[in-house]
Amino acid sequence: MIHQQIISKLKLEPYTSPTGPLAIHSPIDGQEIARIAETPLTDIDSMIDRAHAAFLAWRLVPPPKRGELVRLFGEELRTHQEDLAHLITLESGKILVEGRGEVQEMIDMCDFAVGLSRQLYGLTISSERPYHRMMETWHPLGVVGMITPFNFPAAVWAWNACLALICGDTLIWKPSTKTPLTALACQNLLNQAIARYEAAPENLQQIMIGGHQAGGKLAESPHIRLLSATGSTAMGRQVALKVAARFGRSLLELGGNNAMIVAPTADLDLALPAILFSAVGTAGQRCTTLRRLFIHKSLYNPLVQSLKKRYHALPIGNPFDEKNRVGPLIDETSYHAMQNALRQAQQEGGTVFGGARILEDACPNAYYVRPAIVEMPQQTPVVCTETFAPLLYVMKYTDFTDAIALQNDVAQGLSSCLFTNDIREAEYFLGPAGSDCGIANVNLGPSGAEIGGAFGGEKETGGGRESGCDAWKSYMRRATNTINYSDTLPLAQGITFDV
Ligand code: UN1
Repeated sequence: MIHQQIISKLKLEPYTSPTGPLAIHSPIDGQEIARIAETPLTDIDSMIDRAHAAFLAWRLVPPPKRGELVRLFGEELRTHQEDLAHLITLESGKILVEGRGEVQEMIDMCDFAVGLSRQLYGLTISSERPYHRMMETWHPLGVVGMITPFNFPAAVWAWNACLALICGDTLIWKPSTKTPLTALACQNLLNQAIARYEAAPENLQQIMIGGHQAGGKLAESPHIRLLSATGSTAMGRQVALKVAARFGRSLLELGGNNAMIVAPTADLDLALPAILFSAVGTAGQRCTTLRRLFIHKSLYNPLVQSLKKRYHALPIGNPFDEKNRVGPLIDETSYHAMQNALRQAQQEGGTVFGGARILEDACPNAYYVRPAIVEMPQQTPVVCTETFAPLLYVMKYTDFTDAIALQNDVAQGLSSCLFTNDIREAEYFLGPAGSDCGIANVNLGPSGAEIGGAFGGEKETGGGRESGCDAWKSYMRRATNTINYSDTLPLAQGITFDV
């Protein structure tokens, strides 16, 4: 049994019990792979207290030394890349090359954070007063809570955790209840790094297994100085309101409704594979998945025909089988959401190609679908809604600026891209009147970002930025310091105050 081997290689047995209340099913065949315990809600306050106590010690460890722990963790990931990738595939259903890619993203994040641990730079600022010096210093923030989604069950955590750890924070991680084993495996690997490291306090990171009530506890606790939440806009809204009510900090990376514009000069040899990877990769379950395709009328018919041909031939099935490119949807709810969206799209004038459930006889408890292309006469309400499934809405455009306006005319603002060889169009798209998204690409798709760039988006995507070169600032607090080394006390703004 492949799942038993993976569970034992990653030392997950101690977390599992045949009577555990939370059953974990693999989306590959719907089989139960383990049962685990949930964190009692009554334990959460003491968990937060322990994290805070750990913070009081960890904040005093010099940042490059904290970086050493992340370096050791990166070594563990390198050693266990294949096992962890298998677990990610087993639990999330993404194809194995993508599981490996996800672990690679974590390794990249470790390397990046280790370098940053020597670069937590503050400014020196000119003072208007003689013999004064001003500067900024960055200090560890406190306990960071992380709520992460099923679709990137490990990498999203690594974006946050690697930075938070070098910044001197301690962590409480609430993974998706659909993929907690991956989180527990990451915790084991982190523990192995901690065992080889001399300066870590206990409880540097704790895992909390639970649903929205557990997440609510993190949102309400004043000790959680930053709550980083990645997932749906609905979840983010609940979390953000609670955190804002106590003037806490949240870092939100929420829904996307990502678009591609294919302009008349586009190189279709690039556009076609980019559409395929970004629309059907991860079975359409990335926050960066391509969901809206605007094609110039001069290319519309040939491009849609080629796409349909490719969609028809897509190898779909068990994600461990390396010939497949599309695995299952995460669960039945997700399947119904896709079917509902397809029905709504038809009611709104769309023509559907694909979208049906397949492999039902072989896998009655798993939800494999043929990715769908839906030709829409215009951008109707269903097109403006994110459905987390391989469902691509295709629309025709005539005028370039109209296409940009349509692209921007949705509530979400995560990722976007343009295929063109016209430099004016490319620059316009990247300029202030162009894409309003956090990610805007030219001649590549909207998904598959590198960790070096800030990742996140505007509007209902939540405004947060994870990974990227200055994201570390979200995990620290900033102090402005003014030092007077004169023998007088001049006041700023030229004020005299003689008493
Ligand atoms: C997500 O889907 O939540 O840019 C993250 C990408 C990946 C991360 C996706 N590097 O598609």
